[in-house]
Amino acid sequence: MSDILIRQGRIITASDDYTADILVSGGRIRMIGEAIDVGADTEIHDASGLLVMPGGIDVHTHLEAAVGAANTVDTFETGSMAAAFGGTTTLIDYAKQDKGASPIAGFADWRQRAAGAAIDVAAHMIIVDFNEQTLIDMKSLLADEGITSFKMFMVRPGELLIDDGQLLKILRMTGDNGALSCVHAENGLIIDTLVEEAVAEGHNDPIYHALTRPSSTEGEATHRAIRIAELAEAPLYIVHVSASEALDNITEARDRGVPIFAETCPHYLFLTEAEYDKPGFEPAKYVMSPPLRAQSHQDALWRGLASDDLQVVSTDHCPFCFTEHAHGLKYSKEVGRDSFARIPNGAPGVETRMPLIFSGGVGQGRISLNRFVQLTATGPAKLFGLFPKKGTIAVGSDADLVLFDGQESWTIRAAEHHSRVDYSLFEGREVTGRVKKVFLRGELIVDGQSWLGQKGGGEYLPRGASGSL
Ligand code: DUC
Ligand code: ZN
Ligand code: ZN
Repeated sequence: MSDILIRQGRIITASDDYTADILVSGGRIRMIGEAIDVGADTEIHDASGLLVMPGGIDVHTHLEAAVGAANTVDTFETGSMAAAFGGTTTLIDYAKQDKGASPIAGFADWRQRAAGAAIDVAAHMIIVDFNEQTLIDMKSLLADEGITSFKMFMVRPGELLIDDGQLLKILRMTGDNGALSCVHAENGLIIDTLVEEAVAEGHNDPIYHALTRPSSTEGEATHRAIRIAELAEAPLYIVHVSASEALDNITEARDRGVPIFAETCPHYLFLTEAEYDKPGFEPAKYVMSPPLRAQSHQDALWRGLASDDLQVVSTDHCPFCFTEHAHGLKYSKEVGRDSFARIPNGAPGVETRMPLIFSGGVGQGRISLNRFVQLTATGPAKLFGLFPKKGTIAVGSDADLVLFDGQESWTIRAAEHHSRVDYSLFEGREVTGRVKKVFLRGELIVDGQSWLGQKGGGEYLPRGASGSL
């Protein structure tokens, strides 16, 4: 691999903003300087007029994953390629324990599938079956595989739910061992009761997915999870926050100095529950958990990003096609055509996170350029044990770099995406800010609309301690 010089880009990190040259050698950043002299064998990329930012880190994806009766449609190859075109060079994807099985087996299975990734990948482990052996196996994953974060669901009793007592024990273990517990915080027992009632009353339409998951159920579960984490004296990370009641609880705890961290996702920042009023089965595209909320929640989330009550923007990329024609029934929302209760929960987004947040965040004056980098790369890297290898532009860090045109306007179209999914939540939306080139450890993998990366070109990332910023 020849050395690379990225010349005269405007370098943006979570704290800096200056114009300089970056010399890359052996996949890492070797030197940053005003005007670096190089030999004729160095490959030069002119970045004048462009922003140079650390490759994005998306800490919430579900690739090649079984979710209930359906499977997500992106493989590690296609999902990681889509991520790269969106300026993301690292994914932390969800591996999952199966009922009655060890999480160690779940990781082995994930690792095989993840071998196809074209960008770097790490894993969180979803725990769904808890006993004393589970805790021992989690410690093995921590020590042997560098899995330093675990996700627990407070929903879907009998299938996914970890009860409050189990959550307490897991939090104690993660807190004592430099790991971070992540929770899906909604009250599953209340939601299941509301779903049962709606089904009994003959309601089938997708809008009932949202009507049976009111924001108060997210607020309540978030409050409970925070109190359990306080009891365990452990840091806690709340995934996919959508509701202002949840954010209020996070803010209140953080103001008291409790180490609570949280993410939100682009769909909660740009879309509202109005999408569920669309005709026919169309609203199924927006069936994800938690569901889209009213405008007031969206406003609160933007405030939370600016005030650091939310520290990460991830995508929860959990893609199912809208129609079964694209890749088959098993990969589509059509599984739930007859009842909202069976529509696979999840939506795509891995390819549009960076341009959307740049456009709606920096472009609309809601967050600064530095905050953009903090939310999409540096914060995720620090919280999840990847910093400073990932998440910044510094001497010694991996040369995961995005050359980004902050002025170019373009329109989001699913037909132009690289994901296998057949729709975008943001179809037809004009955004300003476009990825021009992406380097993964010094390799040019995206050049305009050209794909230069390769299946299996990503590396598995064992992680260090998680749970502090
Ligand atoms: N939670 C997720 O984080 N992703 C998809 C579905 C869900 O319930
Ligand atoms: Zn979840
Ligand atoms: Zn998810």
